Amino acid sequence: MPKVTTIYSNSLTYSSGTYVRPNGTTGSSYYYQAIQVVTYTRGQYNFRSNSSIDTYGCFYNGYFDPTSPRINLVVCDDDSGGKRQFSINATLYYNQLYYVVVTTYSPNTIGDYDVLATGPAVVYMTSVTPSTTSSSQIVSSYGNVLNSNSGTFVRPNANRNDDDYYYQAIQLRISTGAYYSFISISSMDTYGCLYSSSFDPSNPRHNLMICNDDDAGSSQFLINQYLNSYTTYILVVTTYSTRTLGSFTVQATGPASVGMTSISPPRKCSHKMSIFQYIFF
Ligand SMILES: [Ca+2]
Ligand SMILES: [Ca+2]
Repeated sequence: MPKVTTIYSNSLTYSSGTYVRPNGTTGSSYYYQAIQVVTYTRGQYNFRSNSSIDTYGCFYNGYFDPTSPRINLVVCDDDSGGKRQFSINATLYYNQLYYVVVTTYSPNTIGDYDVLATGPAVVYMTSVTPSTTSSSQIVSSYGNVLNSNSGTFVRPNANRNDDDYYYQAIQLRISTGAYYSFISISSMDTYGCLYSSSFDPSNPRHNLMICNDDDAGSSQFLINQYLNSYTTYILVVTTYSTRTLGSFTVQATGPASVGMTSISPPRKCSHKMSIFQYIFF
């Protein structure tokens, strides 16, 4: 298939937005531009910069928030394109929203740049002010606790073969196929794993899609994933260390609300009782 290259040109100036880029120096200020990316042909695309300045690029699924630049982040790159230019490969889906954020390796740097998008079709690129990018995002919250009645298992990537990790398995209801991000909020050092179809605590590698430990900061997990409406997904909330008890909240962010229901541990008796009550009272 012939490759199509779309070129987007702009400049980082003293009036561009600033933020602390991922892997940047805390307290420093980096100019950036957030470029909204849409294509109508699914496939593998490459985004690389062409500039006299040392660029730094980051790619996002869904919205980009400069005050939380780790949310929805897929990957950043500094110099893979040669000559201090970033080069990022990404799979784009039909009519989904992505962002390429152009910033610089060093703080307080301005200059002209091009972004070259190469893939099976034209890529539509538009510079946006980030305050408008999060307005259509919906945050769904779910709270629960890990207590001594919670199920235990050997979590994926456990340091030891120890089945003393408490967990809650949460079934997700997705009405709109899109990228969603899931973060935990807890005083515990949480650990999150996402499964498709089903979750079996005695076989925790089966149907496993992805796990994350700390990417949301403060020892909280962050999972960004494309989810469709016809697959059953289960988010398992557990902890980095064994025998850890406490409360947690899961926040799901995406273009539609996410239904979250605990499915663990299965308590068939109480479930039957609730059906009984529903019918007869
Ligand atoms: Ca660079
Ligand atoms: Ca963690």
